[in-house]
Amino acid sequence: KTHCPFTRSLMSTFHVEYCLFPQSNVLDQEGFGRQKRGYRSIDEIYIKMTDPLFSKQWYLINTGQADGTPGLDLNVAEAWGLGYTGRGITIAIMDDGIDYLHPDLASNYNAEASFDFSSNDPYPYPRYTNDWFNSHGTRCAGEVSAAANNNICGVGVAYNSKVAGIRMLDQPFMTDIIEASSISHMPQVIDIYSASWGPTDDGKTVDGPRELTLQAMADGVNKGRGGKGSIYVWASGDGGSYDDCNCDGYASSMWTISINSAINDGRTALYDESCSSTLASTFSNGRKRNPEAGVATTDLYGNCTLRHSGTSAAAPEAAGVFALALEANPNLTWRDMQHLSVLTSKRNQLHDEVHQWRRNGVGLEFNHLFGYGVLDAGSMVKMAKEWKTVPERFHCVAGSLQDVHKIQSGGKLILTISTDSCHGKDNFVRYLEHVQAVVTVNGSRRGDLNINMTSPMGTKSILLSCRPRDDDAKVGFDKWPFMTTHTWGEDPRGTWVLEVGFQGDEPQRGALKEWTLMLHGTQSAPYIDQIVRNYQSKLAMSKKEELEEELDEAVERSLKSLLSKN
Ligand SMILES: *[C@@H]1O[C@H](CO)[C@@H](O)[C@H](O)[C@H]1NC(C)=O
Ligand SMILES: *[C@@H]1O[C@H](CO)[C@@H](O)[C@H](O)[C@H]1NC(C)=O
Ligand SMILES: *[C@@H]1O[C@H](CO)[C@@H](O)[C@H](O)[C@H]1NC(C)=O
Ligand SMILES: *[C@@H]1O[C@H](CO)[C@@H](O)[C@H](O)[C@H]1NC(C)=O
Ligand SMILES: [Ca+2]
Ligand SMILES: [Ca+2]
Ligand SMILES: [Ca+2]
Repeated sequence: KTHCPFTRSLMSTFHVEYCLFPQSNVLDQEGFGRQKRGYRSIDEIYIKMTDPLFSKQWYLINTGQADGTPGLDLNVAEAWGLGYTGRGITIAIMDDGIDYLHPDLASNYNAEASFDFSSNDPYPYPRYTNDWFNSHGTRCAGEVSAAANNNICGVGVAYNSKVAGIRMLDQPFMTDIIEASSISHMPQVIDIYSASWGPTDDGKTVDGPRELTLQAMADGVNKGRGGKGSIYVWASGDGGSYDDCNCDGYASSMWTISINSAINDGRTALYDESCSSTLASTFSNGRKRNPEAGVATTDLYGNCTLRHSGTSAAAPEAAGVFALALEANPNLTWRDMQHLSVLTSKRNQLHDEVHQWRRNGVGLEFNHLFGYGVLDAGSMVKMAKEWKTVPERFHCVAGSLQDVHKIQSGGKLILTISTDSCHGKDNFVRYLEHVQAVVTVNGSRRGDLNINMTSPMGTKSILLSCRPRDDDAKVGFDKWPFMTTHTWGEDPRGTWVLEVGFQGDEPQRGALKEWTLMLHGTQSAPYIDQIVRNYQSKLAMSKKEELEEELDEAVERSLKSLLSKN
């Protein structure tokens, strides 16, 4: 097994910002029916804060600051209005340290849950450098837990939550032990772990957690938080269109919630990577020159900044939203949090010029880059409050092809697995959560390989896109678990299709040696039944346009009526 050098890169290099096409054409392209949900008039928002940067935090309440799109935000105002501010919840920032003396962080700092694995002491204070290189963790911490109404900097998404610092990025090399120790630090005290780092985003690395870290993650979701499971939030990566986050084993893990970013007018950021394992999105900077289009938060040595950036800035926002949901319902398991993200994230006014928004077999709307859309704190806490823990999870190996199949240039290899999803056995999976395709494949140029998988209900997941910088001709993918969240809620029984091909006209050779299909999910999930029934009755109606417009509301209505019965 060959790996690139064991380094972890921060996901917030400050990217060159420029416009690919004229701004604010987003509104013209989206139907009004989709806008109204995200849109609130400024008069409706009665949140008063004394913090000087609060009005610059468009990701909290977007009134159109920095040429943004009003209503395109995390909808925290609604969650705060219902009384949820993260009280009693601890979020750990696994990063380069936290300036815990910062006046906007000190009162929310959880010293007991903090540790410094880079220098093995209890004080995760950032190491000084002239260029403030180690400001990353402090900036992430402020997004989650900066105090409110204290006249300092801005306000955290969960401004009454506690934040712990786990310093673990600031040593010459990463080790499996440091990662594993960080991820498993005080799992009964820390509720949510936020990670804004991963394998190098050079577009040619295929890497993921090693043995100890994998074990630590598995232990975390099984035993953390009294058995309800640690919540791991992961930045999906900053490799842009040259990289694919399914080649990053941290982001693509089933045990992490991987978060991408939208900019303040709903477009993708140029550093965004796309992949089928991303669950949802929050907000960050990009494309715009306006410095106020960045993420306002705390900075080193008591300072504030308007310029936090990258998917680094997106992951902590999600950690903050999850803290609000956990306060609303501390019983939520790590899987409940993923279900809630799938069900309440919104397309809002997100716009991806490359990949269409599509609906999966049970009518859930998703996008290859944004996942199920942008997190909506208001919807999430309301649903969390009434939520019943999802049924037990089962795992079914649907099939495994182990013969060598050649991949021809110009053509493509098409394989199928027909499955009853372990029907009749104890581990029958009827309602999907995650699906993994464990693939061993090589090629004369790994970066030109692309792989799609289509479910029996007709949902195509792009498991691997081309990576133009990846020249590997030896290693390929060795039992690599590509993951998709796009078939969430579907019935997996039937025929799955895998398509493998090479991009471009260059002559290529390659061989697929294994495809193992792993299904994960439940035997019963009442809310999915409800959605499907609604979807099918709507499908019966002849007018397709009408269907598209009403579908979102139908899903929401059926959820509401279901929840009110519980
Ligand atoms: C950071 O804060 C210190 C102390 O308030 C101040 O002297 C310094 O100018 C600030 N630095 C930046 C880059 O804003
Ligand atoms: C959490 O679970 C406990 C014990 O099952 C139950 O009494 C309580 O009502 C639950 N809380 C919420 C908010 O669902
Ligand atoms: C891929 O694997 C096959 C079967 O093991 C082998 O014959 C072939 O040489 C490999 N191709 C490349 C490009 O490494
Ligand atoms: C996979 O899907 C993408 C997007 O629809 C398409 O461009 C590509 O050609 C497909 N690749 C294969 C091997 O089917
Ligand atoms: Ca220290
Ligand atoms: Ca403040
Ligand atoms: Ca990456």
